[in-house]
This record gives sequence, structure tokens and C-alpha cells, in this order.
Amino acid sequence: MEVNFEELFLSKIDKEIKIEPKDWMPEKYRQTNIRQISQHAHSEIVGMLPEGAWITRAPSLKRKAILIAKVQDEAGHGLYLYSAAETLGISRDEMIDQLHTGKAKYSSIFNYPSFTWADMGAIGWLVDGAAILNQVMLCRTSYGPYARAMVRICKEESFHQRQGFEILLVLSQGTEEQKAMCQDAINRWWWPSLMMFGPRDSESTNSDLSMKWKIKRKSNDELRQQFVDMCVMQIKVLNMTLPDPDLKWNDERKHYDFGEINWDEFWQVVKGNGPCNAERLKARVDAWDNGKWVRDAAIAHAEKVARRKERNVA
Ligand code: FAQ
Repeated sequence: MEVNFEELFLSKIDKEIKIEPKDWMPEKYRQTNIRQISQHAHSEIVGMLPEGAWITRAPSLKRKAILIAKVQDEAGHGLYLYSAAETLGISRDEMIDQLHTGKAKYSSIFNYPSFTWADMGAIGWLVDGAAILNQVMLCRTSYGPYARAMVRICKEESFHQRQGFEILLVLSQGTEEQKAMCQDAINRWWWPSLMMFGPRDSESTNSDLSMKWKIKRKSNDELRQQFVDMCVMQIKVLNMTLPDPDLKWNDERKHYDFGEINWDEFWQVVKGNGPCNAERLKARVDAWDNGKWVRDAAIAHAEKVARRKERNVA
């Protein structure tokens, strides 16, 4: 009997059976996963930069230790994700090259500057908050290695979000200057955080296939709305405001209406023209070049160990 691989693949998707690396899959499914997982990995790595800039300036030893741990977690997330993408047949070097030559995207949010300590709070609360909503759904994504990586990542992200909120909570109860710093950071990070969910569903080129194949389980607009509803509740605890005069409860929709996102700004940042795009890419390329001697030494050591093993076996 002839096996119809495509039917088998679709029936697995239908029955919620994970697709594993050695299973047959449509080429477009493989490519879409490589694209999304590698861009996600790049986002985690580039995402270390805005917070990394504050490690030397953290206001206390305790804050410094927490921030170092968080930034280190993001590096770990990048590594799990690069590994998950490698199971689809792309090498780490190819992915890094795509990032460094501007072929691969990473999240628009990391092209904004972090001016004050309050930005560490706003990044944790809003950026990690947006990332979690998106990533909780990805724990159920159809590609097995990606779904399993996301489970651990989500646990760590929820700690990140709480530490960010706690930074803002302390500032929001501090001096007038600290309160102003807190509000200013929220004002600057709010709209870029809404952009993290991607273009409107009607403009989203990848969504149809990604939803059909259960790579994505919720649409960009659905997740964005969930995020807005959640933040409206949480901002009350901070006694601060969200910078959107159009935010209003809609009793018919049972959701908050919100103002128009500046889509022109979004696409400019995605295309490489955001406030920090050039600086972020340069930092990654420099880190790669400066780390060459470490990679060379590791390869030389591995070769020496292999040679020694061969001699002992012979
Ligand atoms: N930035 O058709 P769609 C984090 C691109 S992790 C830049 O809707 P899709 C942790 C998109 O790639 C944050 N580009 O695309 C952390 C596509 O272009 P392409 C990252 C964007 O894939 C916290 C085009 O626009 N999270 O923050 C963006 O179906 C703190 C059309 O868009 C993930 O990557 C954007 N915001 O949906 C770390 C999660 N949005 O590729 C450090 C996984 C869209 O065809 C500190 N990814 N584009 O050339 C996803 O869930 C999806 O890829 C979406 C986009 C939802 C981001």
C-alpha cells in the first residue's frame, strides 16, 4: 500500500500529535519553522543588549545580581531555540550569518534605547509580558522540539515579568522624580510592546499557513488584545497611566478598545531604520568577531581529544 505522506502529516496535526525532526513534513512547514524559530532565537540574543547596558549601573548589588541572572536566562533561551532550529537541517553558522547580513529579522522591540533604570522595569513588565502571552501559545505549537523548548522558557519569562513589575512598583511608590521616571518608561515602551505581536491579521503574510499547521495557535490581533486587557488591570496597581487616550472598555466586545498603532514606525523599524538597529547589529557582529579565538580554541581542543581517543583505540 502506498503511503500518502502529506495526508499522514495533516492527520497528525489534526490529532495534536507533535511533528518530530525525522518525520516527513512539507518543505514550506520546515522553512516556516526555521524562519520563526531562528528569528525568535535572534530576538533572545539581541534582546540581551538593552538590559545588558544597565548591569554596570544597577542601583544595588541585589538588583545587579537579578539583572545578570535575567540577561543570562535570555542567552539560554537563544541557545535552546538555535538547537531546536538546527533539528530542521539548518546550521548554527548559517543562522548567525543570516542575522549578521540582515537577511533574518529579530523582534522590532529591541531596536529601542534603554535610557533609565525604570526601563529595566518596563522591559520586564511589558516586553517580557508580551513575550509570555505569545510563548504560552507556542508551548502547544505543532513542531515538537520548539514546543518543548518553550515550556522551560515560559517558566523563566514569568519570573522576568514579575521582577520588572516589582522594579516599577518600587519606583511608583518612591519620590516624585522616581514616579516620573516610571511613567516616562511606560510611555516609551507601551506602543513598541504592542508592535511585538506583529502586523494586523489582515496584513500578516504568514498567519494563514501557520494557523492551518498549528505553528501559531492564536492570531497577532487576538494576542495583542489579550495583552491590552491584561495591562489595563495591572497599571492600576502601579497607579500610573497607559499613554493612550482611546483606551476604553467596550461592553459589547467585552474587551478594551485601544488607539491606532503607528504602523509606519513599525515597518521602518522592521526594515532596519529604527533608533538602534545599526548599533544592535554592530554589537552582535563585533561579539562574533571578538569570540573567534574562543571558537578556534574549542575546535582545536576537540580535535586533540578525538586524535588521542583514536590513538588509544588503535
Ligand atoms: N519584529 O506574517 P507575520 C522576547 C515580521 S522574544 C520584527 O505576522 P509571523 C524575549 C515577520 O517576521 C520576542 N519583525 O509573521 C525577551 C514577517 O516577516 P518574514 C520575539 C516582525 O511570523 C524579552 C512579517 O513581519 N518573539 O521578547 C515582527 O506569522 C526581554 C509579517 O508578519 C518571537 O519571536 C516584529 N515584532 O508572526 C528577550 C516569538 N512581527 O519573516 C530579551 C515567535 C512580525 O516573513 C528581553 N514568533 N514581523 O520576513 C512569532 O510568534 C511570530 O513570528 C510573530 C510574527 C507573532 C512575531
